[in-house]
Amino acid sequence: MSQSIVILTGAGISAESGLGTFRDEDGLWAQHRIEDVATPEGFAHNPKLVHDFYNARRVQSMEAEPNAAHFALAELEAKFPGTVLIVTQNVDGLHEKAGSQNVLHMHGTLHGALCHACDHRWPAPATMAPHDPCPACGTPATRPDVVWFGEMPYGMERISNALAQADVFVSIGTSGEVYPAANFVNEADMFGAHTVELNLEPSSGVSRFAETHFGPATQVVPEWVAAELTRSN
Ligand code: BJW
Repeated sequence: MSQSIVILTGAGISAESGLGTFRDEDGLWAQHRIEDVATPEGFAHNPKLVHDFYNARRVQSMEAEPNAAHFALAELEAKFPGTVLIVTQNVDGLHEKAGSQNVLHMHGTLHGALCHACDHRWPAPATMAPHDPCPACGTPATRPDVVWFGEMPYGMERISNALAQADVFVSIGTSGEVYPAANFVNEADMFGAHTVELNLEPSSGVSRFAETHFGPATQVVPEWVAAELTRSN
């Protein structure tokens, strides 16, 4: 019986809630240059463009509702006799909206603001602008509290410890193109976890998973959760 499950989620789990993925044909990176909107250099060059990009996504995510896959993971956390940790690359907040509690936002959150002068964090207003002053130090240096390319993702020590303890590692709706998340399957495997991929299509790391199920998240995630809860009880 498994005691500890670590679940990595990516944009694919929120696709059926109406939120765009990044690298699919009609994804966000087909409409915006990564260098312009998801790097510290892009933000320094044109903060208004970057704020506009995240303001639009913040509104979309506030309007979005969790889908059957988010709810299935919340049910797993509530009913599984061991621990369930969701490590999400998503910034949309839909896991919490579905009722999950043990969620680590390794790429930050659309619902947070960060002062890059003093590192103060506070809840983001619906719309942010380049000259908004930080409520703590007053500097007009506020940015979305998300992790861009070249920045260190959040919670890496906690994630490494969880992967080392995991009996099962599940990757859901992520392309496996972005590190360090793309390497979690190797870390978990090295420490002896059973590794599972649930995705619409095989990710670039598919050969590293012991078990795979392909289909829309709203189908394959509830099926896998039901099977896992049957196994554990
Ligand atoms: C469905 C579905 C449905 C669709 N149902 N599934 C060279 C080699 C290796 C690494 C590097 C390198 N050069 C640079 C790097 C490092 C760099 C990196 O990885 N670059 C790569 C591009 C090569 N990484 C970084 O810079 C990271 N930091 C870092 O490495 O720090 C140093 C460090 C050192 C040592 C240890 C630890 C760290 C930071 C990365 C930050 C990424 N930020 C973004 C933006 C966040 C804010 C925002 O949301 O705007 O994060 S980029 C974007 O990609 C976002 C996502 O979280 C991330 C991953 O995307 P995801 O979720 O996988 O989405 P997609 O679109 O790629 O895939 C969707 C999937 O869903 C697909 O598989 C579909 O099939 C599936 N799907 N519909 C189920 N209905």
